[in-house]
Amino acid sequence: MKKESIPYQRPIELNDTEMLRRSGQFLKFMKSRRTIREFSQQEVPQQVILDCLKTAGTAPSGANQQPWHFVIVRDPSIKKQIRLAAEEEERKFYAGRAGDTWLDVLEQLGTDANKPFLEEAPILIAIFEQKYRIDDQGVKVKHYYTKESVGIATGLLITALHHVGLATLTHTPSPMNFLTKILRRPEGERPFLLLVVGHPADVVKVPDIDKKDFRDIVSQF
Ligand code: IYR
Repeated sequence: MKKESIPYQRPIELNDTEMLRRSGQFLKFMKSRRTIREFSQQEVPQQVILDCLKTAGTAPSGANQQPWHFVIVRDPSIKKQIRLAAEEEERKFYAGRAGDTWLDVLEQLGTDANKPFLEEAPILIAIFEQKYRIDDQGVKVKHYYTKESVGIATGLLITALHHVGLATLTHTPSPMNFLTKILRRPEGERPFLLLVVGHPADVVKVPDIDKKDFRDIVSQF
């Protein structure tokens, strides 16, 4: 049933000068985000992670169905299980399942089948996409635009974590069905991404890669 609409409260209103200052400042900050693969074992306060996940949960979604579920993993024995399962898949991936064209584009990143960060980082956040849910009456309810929705939520999560000075690695072992099993997620959910979260290690090296030329990512009429 449709509820009455409520007044929208404009959260912030800036003049053009102030907008320009803030857009530039935020751009500079976001440009400093890098995906890293070496994490410190330093602990991260639970409330920080919960706040960042609440931020992710503010994302827009198809029909407001919020088709996402986030599993915070801190338990070393679960992290170990995830690492072992991911490495098993990755060994097959790098040994040929990926195919030469895929392996060619990955070469610049220097990645391989070893995933020590899955145990070293204090937190893994397994993100699930809910293709459908089972309602209170046991009826299956289809969700719409699930990939788009969970993708947007994940973007907000990465941004929120960067905002508090934490580093992330968007890890996508393929296939990653093992996450459903290890984390006991219900039918209707598919693993979307495994986000590795923590403070960066003291010394971190990142690939020397560029972002595309701006003219290649934007056009205008
Ligand atoms: N899942 C593999 C391979 C991999 C794939 C992409 I696309 C990357 O951007 C990075 C790695 C792995 O995690 O090593």
